[in-house]
Amino acid sequence: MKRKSKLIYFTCAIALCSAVLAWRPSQIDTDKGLKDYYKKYFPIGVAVTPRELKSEESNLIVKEFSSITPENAMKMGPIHPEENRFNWRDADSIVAFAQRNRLKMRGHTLCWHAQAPGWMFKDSTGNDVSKDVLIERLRKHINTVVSRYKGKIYAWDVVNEAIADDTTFLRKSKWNQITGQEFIEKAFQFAHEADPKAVLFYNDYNTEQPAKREKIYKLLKGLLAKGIPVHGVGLQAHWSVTNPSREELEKSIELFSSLGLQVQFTELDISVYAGRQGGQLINGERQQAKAVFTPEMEQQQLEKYKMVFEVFRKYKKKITGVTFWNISDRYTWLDGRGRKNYPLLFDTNLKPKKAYAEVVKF
Ligand code: 9MR
Repeated sequence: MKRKSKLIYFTCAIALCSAVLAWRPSQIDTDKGLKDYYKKYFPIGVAVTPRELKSEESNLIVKEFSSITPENAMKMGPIHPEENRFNWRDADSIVAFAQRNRLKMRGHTLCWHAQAPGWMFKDSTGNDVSKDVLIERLRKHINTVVSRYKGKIYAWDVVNEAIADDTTFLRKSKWNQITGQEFIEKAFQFAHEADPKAVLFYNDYNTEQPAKREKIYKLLKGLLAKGIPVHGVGLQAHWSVTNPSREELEKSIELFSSLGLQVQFTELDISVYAGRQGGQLINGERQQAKAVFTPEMEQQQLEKYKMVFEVFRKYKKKITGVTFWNISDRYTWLDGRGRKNYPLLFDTNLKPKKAYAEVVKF
């Protein structure tokens, strides 16, 4: 290489390196939110609590997101604590917030083994109810909740996490024990009857793990073959810095969309601890051991966020929504797993992290 061209080469290389190193969240276009960057792709949502909608988080929600999901307020236990009593306060306040701020709203969730009220499965003597009684209770529950929010909730997670993590097919839940697979089919039918326009999802976690992915695929294929009104699959996306790989993620999107179903990522977060985190609390403990967000964690996490959003954009024709599970590292359900976690795009001061810059840089 001649001296002059060498000089040009090195000058360009240095300029490129400094441009990369100089990229900092402070350079993000502060007028734009995630929802604006992704306007031509899919809505960007977030799971919320009623308290957050009344605090400083509310401005961040409106600026950054175009969709919300209630983190707990619409689950069967909280919303239907006794057979003849519904607790609408929290759910109503979230729906009103969505309406006021013109946000799309996903409903979560109509039928789940966790946070299901004990009364649902028992008769007045404390024995398990029959299949017919349980199905009728499920019908009443779904009909009442879906009808109340008809036209205000565009999509529902109808059945949540019905597939087992072990080698069996369906999870051993009270629903399964009393009705077999029927509760799944009926739940979708009841939701569709109550709101024929709502987009109905089956929602689950560890959907990039080959064995579980196959089982979910089999379940959905069977439901569609029977004419059950299921319109989409919710891939929860409780991921970590080491999981999933690009390959497994792409396989899942391709496999599920091959059924003609919409694909949504419904509960995205990226744990800073290695491994497959799954979507459930291990034992419901609520200790918050201190742990710091190290530069290594920051780097690994931003690389994972960069990769998954590259994949989301690549498959924008198949993906109709991406929702984060919680707003910022100030509060995340993962803190309940024994140590502080930092899985989201906003830090504990509600400021965008470096990973945010990677997500909006394209
Ligand atoms: O984030 C929710 C947490 O506040 C609740 O304590 C927990 C109860 O099991 O549920 C969490 O949300 C779950 C969601 O509803 C379904 N997928 C897994 C989520 C994380 O556990």
